Amino acid sequence: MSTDCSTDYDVVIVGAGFAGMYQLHRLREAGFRVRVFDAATEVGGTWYWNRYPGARVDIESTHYSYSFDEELQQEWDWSERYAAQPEILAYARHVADRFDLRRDIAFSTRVEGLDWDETTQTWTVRTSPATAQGVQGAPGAPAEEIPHGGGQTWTARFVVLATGCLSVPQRPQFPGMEDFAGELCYTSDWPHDGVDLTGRRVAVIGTGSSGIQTITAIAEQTAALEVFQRTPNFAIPAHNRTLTDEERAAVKRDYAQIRAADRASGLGFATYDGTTPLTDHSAEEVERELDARWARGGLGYSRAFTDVMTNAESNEVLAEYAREQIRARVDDPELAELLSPRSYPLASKRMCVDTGYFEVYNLPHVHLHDASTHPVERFTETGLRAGGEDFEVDVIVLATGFDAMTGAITQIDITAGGLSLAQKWEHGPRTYLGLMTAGFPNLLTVTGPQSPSVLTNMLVSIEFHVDWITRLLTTMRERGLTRVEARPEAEDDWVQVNNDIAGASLMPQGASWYMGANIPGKERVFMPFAGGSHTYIGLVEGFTAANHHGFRFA
Ligand code: N01
Repeated sequence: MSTDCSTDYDVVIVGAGFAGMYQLHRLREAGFRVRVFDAATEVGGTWYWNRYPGARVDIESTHYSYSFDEELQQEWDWSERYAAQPEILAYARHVADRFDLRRDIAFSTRVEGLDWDETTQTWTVRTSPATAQGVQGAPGAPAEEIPHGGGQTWTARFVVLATGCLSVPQRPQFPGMEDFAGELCYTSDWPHDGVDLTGRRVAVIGTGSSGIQTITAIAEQTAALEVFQRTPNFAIPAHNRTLTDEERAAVKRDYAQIRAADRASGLGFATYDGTTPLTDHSAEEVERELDARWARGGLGYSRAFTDVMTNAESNEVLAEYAREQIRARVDDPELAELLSPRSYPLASKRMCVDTGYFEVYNLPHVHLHDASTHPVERFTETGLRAGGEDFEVDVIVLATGFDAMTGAITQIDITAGGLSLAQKWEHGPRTYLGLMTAGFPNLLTVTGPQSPSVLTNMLVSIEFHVDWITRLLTTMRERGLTRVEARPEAEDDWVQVNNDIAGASLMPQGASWYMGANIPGKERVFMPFAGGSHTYIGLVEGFTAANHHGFRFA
């Protein structure tokens, strides 16, 4: 049952990815009038856009999936340990069908602005029609074929930003880009019809997770592959494989325990965290532990000991072990050295999970170029120039990352009481619990900055925030409250807590997108809460039980 007919909607949700979909389901179930806007033509968020060859999740799919509905988790079968993008998008579509979500989602609609009206205590939501082509530059279904809610304004009591952490691509501008006569593709909005790279000469700029997966997937089919690497990355093997019926049945039987363990863990998925510092162990014990973790594969590698992210020498032991694996996999020792990260602590930049990445450089037609010493200078009509050398290629792939964590929020023109959110966050995000920002009442963020978000299994963080927001709005309705705001002093403390926790670790030492270091001019602030998912959940539940400490209601 709805509470308020003076607005178009009780709640507007921005984004129809995994966060927005679940938020819609929960709020609708609780009787709120809800509308979701998304610029894409379909649900799925990041898994809608990132269709590049080899795109695949880096957290096991039996963990990277919704836990909120027992029937859903029992009926869905993951084919592989780490599902590929088409399967994850199919899962998102299945969820949308199963819970009849699409009827409350306006696709092809971009939220341009949000303005808070203190008199009416409502948000005005400004939207515009978004052709898929015009949103992120990706081709897709033409806008006129799709019902949308663009070019209009709407009012809502609450707005939930479910805009994702890695959804605004960073597009470096190289001189001469317009001169390039070949095909230019971004991994972040890969053409929906695919790109045939068979027998073509391809350049890839960027060697983060997207670049590494793309390079591995396309190497064999290209005639020549020129990779421009500015910073090498640590990559842990995925050991991806098809799941057997027995494995799937065992997971389904144990889902309750698996989900509980995920929620009780630091990363939001079971990583079998070590309980002692590396310094307590002999070299043989350390090697045995790292061998076992390497054989298991995945991001749990860095959780072997408790001091990996606080003690530079312990971190270096894990880093050197990972470099040794590169040397074992790459035939040319000089290439192996160029592929070996040395300029930042392991895991202070997001580690990658790979399937045969380093071996690609043993192929004679794959060439690695050091873009730190020989940067890409310009594009030309026939390719690009780097370090004074011209490279002729048919296709250039940009795998150059995202304006992470804040980009998708600050690109919306959000104002309240004469204050703009983008201005407020000019020197870094300021939030209370990553859920609200002072001065912007009734505006909630799912996996916002200063919450664990990207340092965790996103599905666990999403479900926690969505459930918390649903509880908050339901409680407010029961108590006849219509306005909630973060207290400025609570926000100041939370920002300090975040800085203190990150500062006590090695995390800020990497020039990472966690720090905003990949975006020219962006303030360098460590943006996610680095104290672990379980700690964060405990803190939020504690403040909530303490009469919603840090929030002000009216
Ligand atoms: O982006 P990135 P991504 N000239 O920022 C380089 C998630 N994800 O899309 O490191 C030359 O990591 C840049 O160099 P540097 C995951 O959380 C997950 O790959 O800044 N190079 C870097 O090498 C991941 O961490 C999955 O020196 C330039 C690359 O481009 C996050 O998304 C898959 C440049 C960007 O790497 C982002 O990953 C994909 C320039 N001007 C993504 N500008 C999985 O689940 C940038 N670079 C597996």
